[in-house]
Parts: sequence; C-alpha cells; structure tokens
Amino acid sequence: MEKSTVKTDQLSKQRDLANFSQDDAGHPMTTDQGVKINNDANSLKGGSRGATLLEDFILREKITHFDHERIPERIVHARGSGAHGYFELYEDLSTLTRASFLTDTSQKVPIFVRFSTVAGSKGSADLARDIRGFAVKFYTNEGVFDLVGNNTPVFFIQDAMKFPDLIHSVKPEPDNEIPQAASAHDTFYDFVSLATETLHNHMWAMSDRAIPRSLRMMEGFGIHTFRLINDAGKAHFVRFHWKPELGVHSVTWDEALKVNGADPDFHRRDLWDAIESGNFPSWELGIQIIPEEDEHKFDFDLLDATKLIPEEMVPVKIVGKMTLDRNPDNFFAETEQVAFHPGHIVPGIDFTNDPLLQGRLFSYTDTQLSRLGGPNFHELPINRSVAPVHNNQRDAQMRTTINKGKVAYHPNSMAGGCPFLSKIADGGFSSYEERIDGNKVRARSASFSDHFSQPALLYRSLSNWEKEHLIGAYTFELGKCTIDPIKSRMLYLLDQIDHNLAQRVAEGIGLPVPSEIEGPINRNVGADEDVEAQQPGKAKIYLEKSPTLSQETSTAYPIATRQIAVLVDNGFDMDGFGKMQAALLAEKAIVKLIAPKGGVITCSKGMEHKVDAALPTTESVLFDAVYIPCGKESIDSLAKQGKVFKFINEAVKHCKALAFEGRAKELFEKSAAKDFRDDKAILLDDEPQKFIAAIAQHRNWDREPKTMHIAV
Ligand code: HDD
Repeated sequence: MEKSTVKTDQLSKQRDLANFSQDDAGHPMTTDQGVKINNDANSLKGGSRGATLLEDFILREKITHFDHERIPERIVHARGSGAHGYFELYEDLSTLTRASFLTDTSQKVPIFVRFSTVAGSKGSADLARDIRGFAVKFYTNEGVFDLVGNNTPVFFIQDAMKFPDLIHSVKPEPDNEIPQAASAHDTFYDFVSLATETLHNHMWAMSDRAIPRSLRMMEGFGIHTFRLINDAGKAHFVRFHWKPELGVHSVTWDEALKVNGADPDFHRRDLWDAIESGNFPSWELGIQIIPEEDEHKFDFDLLDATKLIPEEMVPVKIVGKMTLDRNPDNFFAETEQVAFHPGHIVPGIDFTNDPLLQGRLFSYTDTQLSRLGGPNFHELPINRSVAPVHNNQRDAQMRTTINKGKVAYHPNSMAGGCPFLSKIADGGFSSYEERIDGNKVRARSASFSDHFSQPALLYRSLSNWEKEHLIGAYTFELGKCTIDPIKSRMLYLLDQIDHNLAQRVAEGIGLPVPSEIEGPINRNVGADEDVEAQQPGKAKIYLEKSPTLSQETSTAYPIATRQIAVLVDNGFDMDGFGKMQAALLAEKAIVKLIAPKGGVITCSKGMEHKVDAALPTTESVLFDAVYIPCGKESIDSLAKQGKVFKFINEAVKHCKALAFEGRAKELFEKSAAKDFRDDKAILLDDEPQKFIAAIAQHRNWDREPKTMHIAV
C-alpha cells in the first residue's frame, strides 16, 4: 500500500467543485421539484383582485426559501473575501516532515483562501482598523490542512479561556450595539488595560498593518508554534509565514476613514479585480524551524502566542509559493460556507501545548455546528477533501453522502473489515508521542508573564513615520474613550513600553502619564493565584531591533494593478497622455480617466475617450497616484471644479505620487502641491519612468510631517 494513492494538481478541487456547480444558461425555470414554471410574476388568487390562495405551492416555495436564506454570521471574522488558488513547493522537506504536500514538489496543491476583518459584521466596511484574518485551506492528497492565521505574527491573549472576554470587549457594546467594526471604545480599552498580555498584539493593531492598502499586500502568520514530524518520528517546532510578492503596504488613517465611505468594499473589490484581470496575487510560504532541544533557549516561551520569534534570531526559510488565480463562482456557497479549523491537520504536522491553540481545537468545530447547521459541514462542496473520505460517521442534518451497505462500525467482518485502518508507513495519522509529566492545574506558566519586552521591541523596530502613525492611532483610539481612569491606565502601560510614546499620546488626549497606578498592573489572574508571579515586570532588551517588523523598505515594488487617476476634460493633450499611458500600461498599472462629467470626452487629436468615472462619483483616496496631462481647454475646465483641488490636495496629504504636465502647472500652483516643489514624488514635466519609480515606492512618507497644514 502506498502512502497516498492520489496526487493533487492545480485543478483537483476545481474538478470536484464542478460536480456541484450549476449554470442556468439554456434551461427553463423550474420549482425546486423540477416542475417547469409558466408564470413567475403573479401569485395565484381568487380573482385577479382577490386574496392569494394557500395552495399556491410555487409562491410558498419561493417565499419560504427566501425567508431562510441567511445563516448566522461568523461570531468573529464575519466580513471576509475568498479566492481559489494553488500551492507549489520549492524543495522536498522530508528531513522535517512526512506531509506529502511539503515533500512532493511534483504536485500543485489546490487551496482556498479567506481574508477577513475580525470585529465587524458581515456588511461592515473593509478599512476598519483591525487585525486581518488570513486563512488558507490546502486540499492535499492526504486530506485537508488548514492554516488559520492572521496578518500579525502574534495574538492578543495567551489562553483560549479569555477569547470570549476579548471578543465581547471589542465587539459593539451590548446595550446599544455601538460602535460597528471599531476598537476605539471604552469596553475594549477597559479589558486591554487590565490584561497586559494583550499589549503586544494591540500595538500591531495600532500599527499600519491594521489598515492595509490591499489584502494582496499583507503578510500572513500561522502564529502558534506547531510541530513538523518526519518519517522517523523526529519532531521540529515550526512557525509559518506568508510573504507577499507585492510587499507590505498600508494606507493612512485619514484615507481609511474616507475609503470606508467612498467604497466600503475597497479590499474585496481590489482582490476580485486583480484576479479577474489576470494579475494573480502570490505569497511565498516561509517556515521558522526550531529543534526540540532548543525549546527553552529563548527569552520567551515558544508556547506563548503573544510572542514572535524575531527573524534575526531564527531566519524564515522560504519553501513554496501560493498563487490566487480564480474568484469564487458564488460568494455564499464558497466564501460564506467555507469552514476553517486549526485542527484540520495531515500526517507530518502536529500541535503543541500552546493553550490558545488547544482551545481553538474545540471552538472551530463547535462554531460550525450552529453556523452551518450540523456535523455534515465537511460535505459542503467547498469543504470537501479531495482525498477520498471513508468512515463510519453517519446521518445527521443535511447528509448528502449515500453510504451503501449494512455496516457502519469497526471492527467488522461483514464488510471485509472496511473501511480499514492505515499503518503509519501507509499514511495513517498518528499523534506525536510527547512525554507528559505534571499535575493537572488550572494555571498559567510564569514563563508567559513578560508582557512588555516584545511591544517595546516592535516599537524600537519601527521607522519614524511608522512611529508617528502609531502615536496617531493610540491618540485616536483613546481619544474616543470616555472614561479617564481607563485612559490613564493605558498611558501608564504605554510608559512601560516607551516613555516618549506614552508622553506623545498623553499630550494628544490631554491627560498626564501617571507615575503609578493602584493595584496590580495585570488583573488577568486567578483569585487564588500568586498575583506577583503573573505581573509583567520591566521590559527586557534581548534584541535591539528587528528590522523585519517594519514596513519600511528601500526596495521598489511592481506597480502592476496600482490605480492611477488621470484628471482630464475635453481638449486634453493626447501626445503627453499617450506617452504616459503607454508607459503605465506596460507596467500593468490601471489607468482611469476622471472627468467632471461621465460619458465621452475628446482629446487634442479629436479622438473620443470613454470617461471611467465622473468626479462626483469617485474620490482621490481610491487611487494610488494622480496624473494631469496638459491641454488648455481641459485645464481651464478642471480649474473651475472645487473637487479637483480636493482630489489633488488629498493625494498630496496622503503622500502619493503626482505628475503635472504643461499647463497642469496652473493646478499645481493653486493646490497644496505648490509647497512641495522639491518632493521626489511630485513631478512637473518629468519622464514617465520617474513617475513609475515614485509609484513603486508606494508613498513618499518624508512628505508627511510637512502636510499637517493641508485641510482636506
Ligand atoms: Fe479564530 C474564526 C484566526 C484564536 C474562535 N479565527 C477565525 C478566522 C480566522 C481566525 C482567520 C476566520 C476563518 C474564516 O475565514 O472562516 N483565531 C485566529 C487566530 C487566532 C485565533 C490567528 C490565534 C492565534 N479563534 C481563536 C480562539 C478562539 C477562536 C482562541 C476560541 C477559543 N475563530 C474562532 C471561531 C471562528 C474563528 C469562533 C469564527 C468562525 C469560525 O471560527 O469558523 O471558532
């Protein structure tokens, strides 16, 4: 018997889904029972102006189905966007693991990814300040493996016991259901300021990572320490990373607030459009490997999900690549019904005793029971394994498999012992044999009690502009809180991380940084536990900086799919525009003509051009860069539009690249751009290549401190 009888290819899951997909083209409309429908416009009545009859089975069926269309939204991560793709392995990792998808480079493993925000409802806006979920389902030839991670390398809490408390504190307050998709409120800060283990991931949530430019431009992390186990049964600890090909980029907070109004589906649309246009986003999979013998060599506990392992201490080895190349056919059937679970693992991977992970292993099946209605959620097309499924599980709501025969037990003789068990050598799963020696206790290890060192490391590792954004975020969030003792407690805690940070936030919210607070700093301690042992202690420095934690990079990224707004009206200069457009399109940027009105405009060469968006229907914040070609008539018209100056001024304030050509200088002179003549990303009559280089830098953050006076 071979280890695995099937190999996956890129289309394995697509072929499986095709069995359940339906296209209505060329088919008559029918009832759910297959009866052809003749009239779908009117209900059956006693006379054309009379009451509707109960016997109208067509009406009843249609309305009943509609009445039950909704299922409970996810308790967390309700707002999400999904995509199909595949995973390719660069090298055989059999020295580390026996998992087929990590050892056999000849396979392409189908995957489905769902990105999400955490706190908001299903219909909330995409650019909420929030952690992003980054969940990947691998349909491997040995069963489903789910890597259910986030876009930050750590989590808020250390023990699953506190998950309901964390979520209750951040979700809208229960009396009035306010605020939606926002952490800036009293209950969240009440909890955070009393449970100091939250401070590290909270700092990530205050950083620019929590307002990504695109789902395609963020890192992913498996967070917990898992185990890889090889054929010899030898285990290594592992942490999983996803590194985006497009780099890690964010918008400013002012933009995020405005994008949420201008296009609440900004991230969902961006992902969809990129895939539709053939610009397939990709991420490399990286692993940090730690030999079991080194478990206690670190200044923190590997089982503590609030701690990251700096890449400078354990490098990330790149082992493969995931590409997203297909949008779902149906949001509900795929993105809504997909059920992830950190407990979906395959032979060669196993858990550790991380108490957060251990609790998750219970929660994810449990939540699907109420969300998807019963224990057969694995049969839904999007959740089905491509490896064959045979066992003695039977029945329950919405069972679709028709299991044949009389036997639903093991051992049996009547079915020849089938389905039979697999030896480990034949691919049978066996749990890692970890030695256990201890008392049963309800306690937290003292090795989890350092809560300040890593947020301090993160803060030290950020560039100046990232620090400024972070200070702005803390100031905004605490500024929205109404209870002074909570704010003071937060200031005290920030002071333990970095004095300057605390001081700046304190100035912003108009309260002093307290030199002490009453009672223990960390109140997340059992009633009979040693409170002192659970206190965070002073921040330690075991690494001065971890540059990989910062988003600052001198590397230029491809400008493919970057959105370029071209402000024009009738008479715009076709020569300049043509040259710029050709250069931008060669880089696969998306060029959009924005004019005062919709419809068609005529350029200097008398050619007609379709307007992509009329000024009143769009906003500067939806674009990465602005280009204004020459043309007297065009510039004269644009100069009369207040919105044009709002458009330019916002782009200047948000540190974007702008290019003005010829008479567009008149707009430059009348806008906020005029104060930035020497700015490397505000160009007057420059070559397209310089504009492209400026866009590739994402933003010119050096400009930011000089833009405070710009009112937008
Ligand atoms: Fe969770 C969903 C990520 C801790 C309980 N979680 C969910 C999703 C992601 C994460 C990405 C959305 C999956 C999807 O798109 O369908 N969760 C994490 C990470 C955690 C974490 C990275 C810590 C490292 N989660 C966590 C804990 C618990 C849960 C400690 C409970 C004890 N999470 C859930 C849940 C959800 C969920 C309630 C809601 C919907 C679902 O599971 O399917 O069970």
